[in-house]
Amino acid sequence: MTRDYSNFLPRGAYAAGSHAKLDPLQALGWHPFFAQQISVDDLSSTPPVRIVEVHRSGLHALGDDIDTVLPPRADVTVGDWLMLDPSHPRSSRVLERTSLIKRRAPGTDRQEQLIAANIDTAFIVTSCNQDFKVARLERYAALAFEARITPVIVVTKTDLVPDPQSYIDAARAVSDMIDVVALDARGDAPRTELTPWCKPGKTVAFLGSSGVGKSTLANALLESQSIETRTIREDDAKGRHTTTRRELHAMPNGCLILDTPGMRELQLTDAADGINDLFADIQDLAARCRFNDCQHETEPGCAVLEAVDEGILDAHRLGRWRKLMAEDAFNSASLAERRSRDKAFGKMVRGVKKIKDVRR
Ligand SMILES: Nc1nc2c(ncn2[C@@H]2O[C@H](COP(=O)(O)OP(=O)(O)OP(=O)(O)O)[C@@H](O)[C@H]2O)c(=O)[nH]1
Ligand SMILES: [Mg+2]
Ligand SMILES: [Zn+2]
Repeated sequence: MTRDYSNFLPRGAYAAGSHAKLDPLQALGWHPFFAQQISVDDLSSTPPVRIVEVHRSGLHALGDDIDTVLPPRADVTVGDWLMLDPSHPRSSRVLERTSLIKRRAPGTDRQEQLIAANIDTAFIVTSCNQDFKVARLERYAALAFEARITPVIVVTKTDLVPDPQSYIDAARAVSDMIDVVALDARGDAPRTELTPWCKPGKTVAFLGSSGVGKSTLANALLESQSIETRTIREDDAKGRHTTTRRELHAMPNGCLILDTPGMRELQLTDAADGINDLFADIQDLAARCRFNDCQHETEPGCAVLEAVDEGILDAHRLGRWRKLMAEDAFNSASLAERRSRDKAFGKMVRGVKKIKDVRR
């Protein structure tokens, strides 16, 4: 399961050339934000490691001359920095993150699932085919805004349609704060078009459905074909879930790339700020409604409904905003309920243990 350290960090990450030399930690994305959280003593007794891969059976961690697998933990995800405690690896301290992407885990138990930490740019990938859905792009964009990550929409497979412009226009309409890049992921285009975000020491992530070309883009940036890719189904353009784990890869210039498995479902949770940022235009209108608690449904003096009537605001966009807000409120509430239930249960267990200890 362990991997050769030298393979992860390509020769380019050390070689003198067009870019500065990176030491082994910098080549893993270490920077002052993390260094500030630790003392010199910490550094020698508990060396920093970054989680570069999440398996079902463990967390693959790399550091300066360290290559190890830690037991899985729900509170740690790919991209995290840990201070590796050699005597108690399971309780290694997790450093504060610059960013965290999470969602409501699929299935019926409403747990949250950590997707990735310490990401600088999220490439939200979709294709010029049936995968393209504005509502889905908005979901990912809200997720990125919530996590304070720069989102960039990447529209792939422009070579497969006679006129990709309609897709590009629809992607641009998602938000004027988000750059849109449209390309054929298989050639040199990703290397030229995505480089502004792929700087040494930065970590970028590819997110999106299965089959949209996330691994193809990652291979293009890595200048290799090391990540497996597979053709999509012809009838409905759906991918075959080729990538099965979240894994960081190092670009020759020292930028780190996170390839992720296609997500079947992306349910937002605790993302109200991200949704509000994405739909800032609706927030601005809502501030002008006559009633403070206006629900923008039938109320008189509703600036949101007026904007729809006047053709300034798209009614579908308003509908999607409502849906995301409702979903987020529901998931966040059930998560809060779960957290307090877990807390109460923990308290009860500790109480019982205390009674037992006293009796002993
Ligand atoms: N024509 C064309 N094919 C592309 C493009 N991007 C990706 N493909 C093809 O689409 C298929 C799926 O690409 P992948 O890179 O495996 O997709 P993925 O997003 O990593 O999919 P999962 O790992 O399943 O999540 C492969 O056959 C790619 O060669 C593109 O821009 N143009
Ligand atoms: Mg893939
Ligand atoms: Zn209103």
